Amino acid sequence: MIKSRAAVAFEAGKPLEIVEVDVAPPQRGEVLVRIVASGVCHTDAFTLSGEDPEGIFPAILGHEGGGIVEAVGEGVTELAVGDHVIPLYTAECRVCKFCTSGKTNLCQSVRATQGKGVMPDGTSRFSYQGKPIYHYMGCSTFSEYTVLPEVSLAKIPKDAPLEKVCLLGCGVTTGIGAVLNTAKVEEGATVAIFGLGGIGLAAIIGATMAKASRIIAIDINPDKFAIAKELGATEFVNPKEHDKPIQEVIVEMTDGGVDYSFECVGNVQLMRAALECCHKGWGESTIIGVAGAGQEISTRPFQLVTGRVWRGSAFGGVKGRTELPGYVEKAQTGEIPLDTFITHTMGLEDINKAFELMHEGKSIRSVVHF
Ligand code: NAD
Ligand code: DAO
Ligand code: ZN
Repeated sequence: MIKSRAAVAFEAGKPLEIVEVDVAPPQRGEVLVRIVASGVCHTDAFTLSGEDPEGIFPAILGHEGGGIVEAVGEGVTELAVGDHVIPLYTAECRVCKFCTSGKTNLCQSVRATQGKGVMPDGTSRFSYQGKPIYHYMGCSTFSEYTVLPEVSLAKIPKDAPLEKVCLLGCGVTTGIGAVLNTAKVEEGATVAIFGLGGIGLAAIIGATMAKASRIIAIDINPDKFAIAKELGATEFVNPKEHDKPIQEVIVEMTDGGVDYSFECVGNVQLMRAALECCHKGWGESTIIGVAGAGQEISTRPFQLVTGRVWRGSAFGGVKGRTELPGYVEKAQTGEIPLDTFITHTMGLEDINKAFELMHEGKSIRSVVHF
């Protein structure tokens, strides 16, 4: 057992508490990681709020981290002490039916136990005062030390700054990947992006990389437009400034609708608008946002009959162990400008401030340093 400072979510709807937890050694196929930094994502807030149907408490949240391998369990073959890694909430085992399908990044090798907040052997490596604390999304990066299966870690070059490339563990990769891997936006296409948080802004970078001809950025918080512009958005729409449904506004702006749209908020009405602002015959809408428990999407089926396509994307369709090193390289060359996303940094003791800033719409990403 080692001691680790961690921000623990003891109960839904309550601030995280900084305590010293016990971390058990990595078991077969597992790796102990010292977390150097972790981003705070909207999904952490969603789970903390109690809205997440998979949310289990007490737990150590956090899934956007960067760290260094501290110890490896038996049977670990591709990682060694000192390697730099990014935890993956979407594992990549390379042997399951999903990994070998060539059709999805949704590896299922550790999915069942990960969803229950435990390691593949059905137990937790974290405890506090002798009682188990659950893992979160298989990552639990709000702890100085965490344990993950080897298949849930992407090895990255040692010269990449962990306090920045941690953002590639979720938000930035998700937005870029949704555009490049899921929608496969092509040069010259028109794109509408709903929601300009970390995910939507990253989708703008993806659309810029794809050489989209028009990138329409939509948000009810106009403070987000300046960064969107910096990243390549060409037009800006605030739904609050229009009387008619936002899909009608976009359709009028684009002679019938956009080629691709992305919902980056988690609002089911906006998901409908994002689909319906797509061009008849070929427009495709990708849902990235995660809606609250029990919510449902709807549209008239005729929207699909007349050629629009509705799809969804998890972690941008990215296979983490294989593809993340390429994303890290693009961050190193500046093609993925991570600094633009980091609006706040803080020590673990101030992590609740990161949640406040997010709720107030004042941050893109806060990065917690350990
Ligand atoms: P965020 O809270 O930082 O950003 C959301 C943005 O949406 C804000 O700028 C807000 O002003 C804007 N917004 C809110 N309501 C709006 C409306 N009605 N119209 C237009 N804009 C509106 O969140 P984030 O970290 O960027 O995450 C966005 C969503 O993506 C969340 O639901 C999160 O859970 C989800 N997510 C999905 C994946 C995935 O793999 N699919 C990965 C990470 C996050
Ligand atoms: O394989 O069944 C599965 C689920 C994989 C997890 C996908 C999660 C994507 C959305 C959650 C937001 C992540 C921050
Ligand atoms: Zn797999």
